[in-house]
Amino acid sequence: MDRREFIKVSGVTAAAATVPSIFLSGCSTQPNPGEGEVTATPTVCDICFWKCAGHVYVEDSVPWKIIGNDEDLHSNGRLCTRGTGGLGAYQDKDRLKMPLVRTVGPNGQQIFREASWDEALDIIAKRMQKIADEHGADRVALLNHGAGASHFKNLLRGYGSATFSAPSYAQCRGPREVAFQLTYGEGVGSPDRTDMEHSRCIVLIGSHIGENLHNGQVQTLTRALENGVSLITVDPRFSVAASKSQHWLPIRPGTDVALLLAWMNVLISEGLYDKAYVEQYAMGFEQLAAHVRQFPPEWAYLQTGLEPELIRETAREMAKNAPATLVHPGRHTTWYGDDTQRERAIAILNTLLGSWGRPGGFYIQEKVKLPNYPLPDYPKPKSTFKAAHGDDYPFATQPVSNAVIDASIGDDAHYKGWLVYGTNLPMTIPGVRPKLRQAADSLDLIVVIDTMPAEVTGYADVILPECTYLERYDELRNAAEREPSLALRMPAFKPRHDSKPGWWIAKQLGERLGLQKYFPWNDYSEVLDWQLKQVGSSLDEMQQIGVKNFPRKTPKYFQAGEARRFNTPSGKIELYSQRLADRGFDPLPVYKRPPERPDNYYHLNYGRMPAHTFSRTTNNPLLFQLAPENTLWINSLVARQWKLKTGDSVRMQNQDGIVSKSIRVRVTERIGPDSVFMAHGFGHSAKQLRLTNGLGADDSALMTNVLIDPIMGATGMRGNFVTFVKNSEQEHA
Ligand SMILES: Nc1nc2c(c(=O)[nH]1)N[C@H]1C(S)=C(S)[C@@H](COP(=O)(O)OP(=O)(O)OC[C@H]3O[C@@H](n4cnc5c(=O)[nH]c(N)nc54)[C@H](O)[C@@H]3O)O[C@H]1N2
Ligand SMILES: Nc1nc2c(c(=O)[nH]1)N[C@H]1C(S)=C(S)[C@@H](COP(=O)(O)OP(=O)(O)OC[C@H]3O[C@@H](n4cnc5c(=O)[nH]c(N)nc54)[C@H](O)[C@@H]3O)O[C@H]1N2
Ligand code: SF4
Ligand SMILES: [Mo]
Repeated sequence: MDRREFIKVSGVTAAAATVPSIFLSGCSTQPNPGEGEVTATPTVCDICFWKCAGHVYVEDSVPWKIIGNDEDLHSNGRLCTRGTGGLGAYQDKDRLKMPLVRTVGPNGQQIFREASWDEALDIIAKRMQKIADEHGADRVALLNHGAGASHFKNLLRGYGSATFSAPSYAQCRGPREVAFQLTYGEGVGSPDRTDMEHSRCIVLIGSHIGENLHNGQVQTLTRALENGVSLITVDPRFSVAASKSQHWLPIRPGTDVALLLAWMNVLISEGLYDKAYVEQYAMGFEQLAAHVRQFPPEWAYLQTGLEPELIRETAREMAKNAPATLVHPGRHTTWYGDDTQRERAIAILNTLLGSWGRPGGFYIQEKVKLPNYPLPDYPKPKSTFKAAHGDDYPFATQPVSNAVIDASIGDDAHYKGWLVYGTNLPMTIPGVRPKLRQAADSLDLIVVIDTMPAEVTGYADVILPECTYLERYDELRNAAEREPSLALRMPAFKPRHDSKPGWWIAKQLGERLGLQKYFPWNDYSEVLDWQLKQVGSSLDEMQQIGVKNFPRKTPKYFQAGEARRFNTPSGKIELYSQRLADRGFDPLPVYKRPPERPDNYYHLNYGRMPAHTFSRTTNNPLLFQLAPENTLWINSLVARQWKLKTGDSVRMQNQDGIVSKSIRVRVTERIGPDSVFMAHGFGHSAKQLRLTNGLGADDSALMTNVLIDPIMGATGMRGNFVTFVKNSEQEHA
C-alpha cells in the first residue's frame, strides 16, 4: 500500500452504516441515588487541561455523578459544567472499541479492519524497529496533548527519541511562555500564576474568562468581583467578562500592541509607574521610555479606535491599584503572528505596575519535590527537535507541531513515524489538512491513540483505543500552584469494550521493542505507590483522600525590598531584550498593523463556549444536550445587509475561497459589524461521531491564512476573513 487514503472509521462495521437518530441516546438524565452501595473513587478530570480533582460516585456499579474534591485548589470542590459531564466520555456509545488496522478491502479501497491487541501491537513494534534500523530511532515523533502522554514519552525516550510536540505550545500558550521567559526568566505555567483573588484591578486582553471555563481561575475572578475589583476588558466582542467590567474597550481586532504601548506611554509620561520596583529589579527602562514616547494615546486611537481619554483613564486606574493590578497574560495567545511581542508588551506593562511577584499580581508557584520512579538512563537521541526547525524559530523551547509535520513530508523527510496521542490534528492546527495528507503519504508509520473515532484517526495505519480517564491510572498530578499538592487519577470503572490504559499500551510496545527495562513493574499503580512513599504518603492513603496538600517551603511573593536574581542573562527583568536584538528581532515590542479587512468580509473571530472543550466533547452525550451545535454571531447591521435573521442557516467563505459547513446565525449586538464569532470544536466530518456529526461549523477549516510568529513558530489564527454564502448560493460551492 503506497499512498495512504484518508479513511474514516465509519467504514469498519456494518452497524456504523446505519446512523441512528442522534437524539435517541442523548436524553438520559443522571439517576438519583437509590438504596444501593455508593462508592467514591478519586479522579483528576481530563475534560480539559486545568486538571481539577474530584470523586466519581458509583452506586452498585452504575455511574452516578462526579463532583469536585473540597481539598483541591484547582476546583475548590466544584467542577465546571464540562467536568461534571465527564461521565459522558465514559458512556459515549461511539467510543473506539477495539484496535483497528488499515488494510485493502474487497474493492481495492483502503479500510480499517478489527484486530486483536497482539496483532496491532506487533505491527507497530515491527515498523518502529524497522525505522530505528534503517533511519534511527530519533525519526519517530510524538504529537500529543494531555497527561496520559507521559507513558508514550517514556516509551520513546527509551527507544531513542525526544521529539514530543504538543499543540498547546505553537497553537496555544507558547508565545506567552517565551515572552515571559525572555522578560522574567520564567514562564507563567499552568495553572496560570495569576493572583486574581487579591487583585484590586484586573485587565483582561481577549481573555474571555467565564466562557473560557478554566475552573480555579473563574472562581478567583468571581471572588475578585465580589470584592469590588476594577475590571477592564479589552475585547472586540462583548464577552461575559466584558459584561462584568467597569471598562469595556471594544478594540479594533489585532491592534492590542498599540494599546499596550500607549498605556506604557501614559504610565511613564505621567510618572505613574512603580519607580522603586523598576529601579531595583529591571533593566532597559531608559530604552523603553524613549521607545514608548512615540506612542501617545492619540496615536493609538488611530489604530485601535479607542478614545485617547479612555486609554488615559484606564492607565490611571491600573496605576492607582498597583501593584495589586494584574494585566492577565491570556492563555490561547496565537493570534496575529506577532504574539511573542504582544505578550512581551504585557509582561513589560506588568513590570511598570510592579505586579510580578506581588499580591494581586503574579504569585510564585511551588510544586512537590516528587522523585521519579528509578529507571535506567535513556539513550541520547541522535537529533533533537531542532532537526525539524532548522534555523527557524530560534526561541522555541519545544518542537513546533507545524515544523514537525513539515519535516515529515517527502522521501528525504526527517521524520518517518508518528505516535499521535490525544490530539485531533486536523481540527487543531490551522491550515494543516493538505500537509497532513502529504505527511501521511510519506511516513512509514502513523499510530493514533485516542478514545474516539475523531478526524485524526483517518490518517492512521493503526488505531489504538485508549480507555477514558475514568478507567485508568495516570501519573500523579503535581502542578506548580499556590500551594504544593498531589492528586490521584485512578480507575472508577473497568475499561469498556476492548480499550486499554495508555500505561499498558506503552509497556506492551516497550516489551516488544526490547525496552522492558523502562517498564520494570507489572502495574502502573506500583509506580505511584513507590513515588508516594518517597513523600510520606502511599497509594492506599491517596485512594482514600484523592488530594494531598503540602506546606509551602518558600514565600509566595517577593519580600519587601528583597534582592532577587532573575533567570535572565542580566539577572534582571529585561524590559529591553538583548537576546531578541542579537537574533535580529525587535528588542522592544513594535506595533504591526494586522491584515486589512477586504470589503464585505468580516474578521473570523472564535473562542470557547462554556459547555464544551474544543472538538473533544461535542459528541459527549451529556454535554451535547447542553449545546448541540455552535452558532455564528453577527451584528444586526450585518444581518440587515445580508437579510439574515437568528436561526437562519448560512455558510461562510473565507478569503481563499474555502466554504464552511452550514451554521445557524445568532444576531447580536455583542459582536461589532466588522467581525463574526463562533465557538471552536464543531463541524465534525467524522461520521462515526454520530451525535455531533453534521452539526455546526468548524473554524479551523476556514483558517488557511496562518500568521507564523518568527520568534518561536506559533501559528497565528486570526488573519482570516469570511463572507457569506447564502443557502441558495450553496450549490455552486
Ligand atoms: N481553529 C482553532 N484551532 C485551535 C483552537 C481554536 O480555538 N480554534 N484552540 C487551540 C488551543 S488553545 C489548544 S490548547 C488546542 C487543543 O487541541 P487538541 O488537544 O488537539 O484538542 P481536541 O480537539 O480536544 O482533541 C483532543 C483529542 O484527544 C482525544 N481524547 C480525549 N480524551 C482522550 C484520552 O483520554 N486519551 C486519548 N488517547 N485521547 C483522548 C479526543 O477524542 C480528540 O481526538 O487547539 C488549538 N487549536
Ligand atoms: N469552556 C471551555 N473553556 C476553556 C477551553 C475550552 O475548550 N472550553 N479551553 C481552554 C484552553 S486550552 C485555553 S488556551 C483557553 C483559551 O481562552 P482565552 O485565552 O481566554 O481566549 P482566546 O481563545 O484566546 O480568546 C478569545 C477571546 O478573544 C477575543 N478577541 C478576538 N480577537 C481579539 C483581538 O484582536 N484583541 C482582543 N483584545 N481580543 C480579541 C474574542 O472575542 C474572545 O472573547 O480556554 C480554556 N478554557
Ligand atoms: S476546568 Fe472543568 S473540564 Fe477542566 S479540568 Fe476542571 S472540571 Fe474538568
Ligand atoms: Mo489552549
